[in-house]
Amino acid sequence: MDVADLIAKSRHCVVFTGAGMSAESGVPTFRGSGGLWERYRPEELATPEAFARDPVLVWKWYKWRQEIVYNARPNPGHYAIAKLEEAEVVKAVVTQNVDGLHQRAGSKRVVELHGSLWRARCTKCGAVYRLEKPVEEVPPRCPRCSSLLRPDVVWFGEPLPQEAWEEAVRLMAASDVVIVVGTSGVVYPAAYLPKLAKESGAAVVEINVEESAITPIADVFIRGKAGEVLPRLAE
Ligand code: BV8
Ligand code: ZN
Repeated sequence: MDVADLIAKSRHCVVFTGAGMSAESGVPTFRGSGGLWERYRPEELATPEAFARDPVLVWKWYKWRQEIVYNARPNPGHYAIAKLEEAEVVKAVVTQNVDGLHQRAGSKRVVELHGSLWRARCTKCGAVYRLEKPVEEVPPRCPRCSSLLRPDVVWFGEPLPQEAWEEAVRLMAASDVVIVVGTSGVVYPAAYLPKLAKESGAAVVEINVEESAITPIADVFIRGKAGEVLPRLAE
């Protein structure tokens, strides 16, 4: 049975995405060439310690990423996933990405495992603010208590949001097909989710331009770009 059939005939199809999903939107990935981390090591920036040590440097990096995403647009891969959700084939997208491009492409049920570039949280009073565009001042301060705001993303060493994690686990355990797109599969516990789906009997379809740590458990590996392969599967 070809993959498009497998997806069309699925009872509960879930899509799991990583930074490669947004590569064709011009958003650099983490570990690929020109990756976000190339200039910096993850330990330097995406950690609570880095933020405590140098909140301005960390916010400059996030502001730079917000500007890239603000000027980027969802690619045909994002739209294909939204179309499959519209057709009630895809039930939800579980994403490691913080760029919000799935939502901008029209996806309704998006589980953000690692938070969002478009929210900031007060380090003192916990207030969460929606950001419509890149932050102006760096570091931004809380309008309520004027303490330091932080990006509302999950840094290394921090736990994932409980609610998002539990919903992701439920979705994976209930799935009969999981489409894994654009992830190197090295960041845990997110990378565990395709394995959980597999153990629950799901067929794992992986779309990536190169093999990843998920490939060994993939039932089908489609070598290609998200923006080119997904639209074909959504026809
Ligand atoms: C936690 C938000 C504990 C911030 C991110 C040693 C071994 C195992 C684990 C660990 C370890 N040491 C530490 C850990 C735990 C650590 C971890 O997994 N580290 C890894 C690096 C080894 N995990 C954590 O710290 C997590 N928290 O464990 O907490 C705990 C528990 C309870 C109580 C207290 C503490 C938190 C992890 C979350 C970190 N935050 N992002 C931000 O974005 O700034 S992770 C970051 O990496 C992004 O979210 C990104 O999405 C994610 C994963 O990367 P990918 O999405 O896979 O992207 P990548 O660049 O790697 O790959 C891109 C892929 O796309 C490639 O395969 C490429 O081939 C492909 N591609 C490229 N172009 C295309 C394409 N595919 C298709 N089409 C294309 N066009
Ligand atoms: Zn505050």
